Amino acid sequence: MGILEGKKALITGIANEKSIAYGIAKAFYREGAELAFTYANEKLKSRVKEIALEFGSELVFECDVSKDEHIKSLAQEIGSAWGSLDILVHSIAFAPREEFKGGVIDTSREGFKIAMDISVYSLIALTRELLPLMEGRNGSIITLTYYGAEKVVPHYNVMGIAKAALESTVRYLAYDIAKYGHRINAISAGPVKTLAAYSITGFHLLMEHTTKVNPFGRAITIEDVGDTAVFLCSDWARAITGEVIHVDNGYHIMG
Ligand code: 0WD
Repeated sequence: MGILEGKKALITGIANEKSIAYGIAKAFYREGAELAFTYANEKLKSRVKEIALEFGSELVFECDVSKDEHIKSLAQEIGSAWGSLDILVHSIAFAPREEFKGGVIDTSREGFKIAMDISVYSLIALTRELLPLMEGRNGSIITLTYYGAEKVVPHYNVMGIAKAALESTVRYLAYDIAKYGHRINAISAGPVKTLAAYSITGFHLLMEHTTKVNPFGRAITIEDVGDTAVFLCSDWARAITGEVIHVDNGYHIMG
């Protein structure tokens, strides 16, 4: 029996089978969770539907997290389909491509707002709207962050600032939702070649460096992240909340 048997999980942020959220969905499915998915826009709809079918699910909902009405109707749709929810995976981030070219000093007001809205506020809004469905279920929420929140990673720029805010948001939300018995944690993943990663100037150099420097000398896979997500969303992690757990082959311990 899988350790997520009997749990219902909503997975956001799949763009394709290279997405970190795809690795999480694969691990959740293996561990017996029932899955539902969101897609950000029409362009991604058919791919996400195909991926959902691969995991035995026909529950696929549109949710552009910059739109309150999408988040509200997502909660209604999950409510009608399932009536309850155990797990939310928030695997969403975005900043306009220009923001990764220069330095933080070049950040535009609009780019800053977009990065914070899509990559940080969305976690607060999704948590709030989905909370009623988690009532009495000891729910678990996870989000994805990166080392650029803690240290300067050239070109990560406004996204580093957004990830720092995201990690702080995890701690504040952990406090807010603990009274209902729910938990929220972040996984700080090492670099993975995904669509989002390709927006970052010099990503391949970052990847090369990280792989060379980390103690295991290898790159992170979406399966590595998926297995940690399973643990964090299982009852084994019942006393872990507000935490940022590094899944980076130990890169963050190196000087
Ligand atoms: O090296 C990496 N790839 C790392 C990623 C290292 C550490 C953390 N992360 C984080 C990212 O910052 C993000 O929070 O993991 C999360 C998932 O990113 P990913 O798997 O690397 O990237 P990708 O496969 O592109 O998925 C991110 C998705 C979007 O895909 P595209 O490529 O279409 O932007 O975020 C979603 C979308 O599906 N997304 C949105 N979803 C709803 N509403 C929105 C939106 N407005 N904007 C982006």
